[in-house]
Amino acid sequence: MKLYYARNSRAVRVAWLFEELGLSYKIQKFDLGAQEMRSPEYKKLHPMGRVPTLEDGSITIFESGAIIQYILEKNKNHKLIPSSDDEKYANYLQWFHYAEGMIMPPMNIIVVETILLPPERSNETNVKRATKLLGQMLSAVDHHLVGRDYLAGEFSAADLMTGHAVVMASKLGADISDKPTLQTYIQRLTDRPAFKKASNL
Ligand SMILES: N[C@@H](CCC(=O)N[C@@H](CS)C(=O)NCC(=O)O)C(=O)O
Repeated sequence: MKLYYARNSRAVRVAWLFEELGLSYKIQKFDLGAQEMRSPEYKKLHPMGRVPTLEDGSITIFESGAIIQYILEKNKNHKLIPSSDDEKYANYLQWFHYAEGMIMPPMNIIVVETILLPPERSNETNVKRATKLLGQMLSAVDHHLVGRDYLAGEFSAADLMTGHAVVMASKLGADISDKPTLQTYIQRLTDRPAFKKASNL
């Protein structure tokens, strides 16, 4: 399988999965936002020129969550999804989808308004609203983690998704000073050798 990857992007989630499972994979590395990502060849694989994209023989798939589900389905001998008759399964599903559903939307606004747009086009009201929302989204994760090491109890693919989103939020400067459980969780995730490897390809 070949992963189209950039550091500091959601492609790290997929590389992290490969590393956790000890699977071999090829990568094509981009610098995030580089012109190469907008090339006609790459846009045949990902119409918006984003990462991650995965190629598996004749199959091409984008969307980080879908890619992770795809790889897990193809490699069934793993412990990264609780069984559907385990009571942790519902929790697992919720936190797997929470990353793209709840954390990344306000983060996207903050990135666009504070990094991508020139200051004269940035809208302070949007930034304030998104920052407040992001704080609420992170508080829910913080509360859920009280008494748990990982989102579904044991380390699971939900941590690859929402855990990674939380790490990205803190790198972006989200204020987590009042969220000690979240701070410990971030440390626990970023200490994992597979995370370190996947972040620095
Ligand atoms: N929902 C998509 C989002 C993909 C996405 O927006 N990727 C960002 C990096 S995290 C990207 O490639 N941005 C580059 C650009 O927009 O030029 C996923 O989870 O795969």
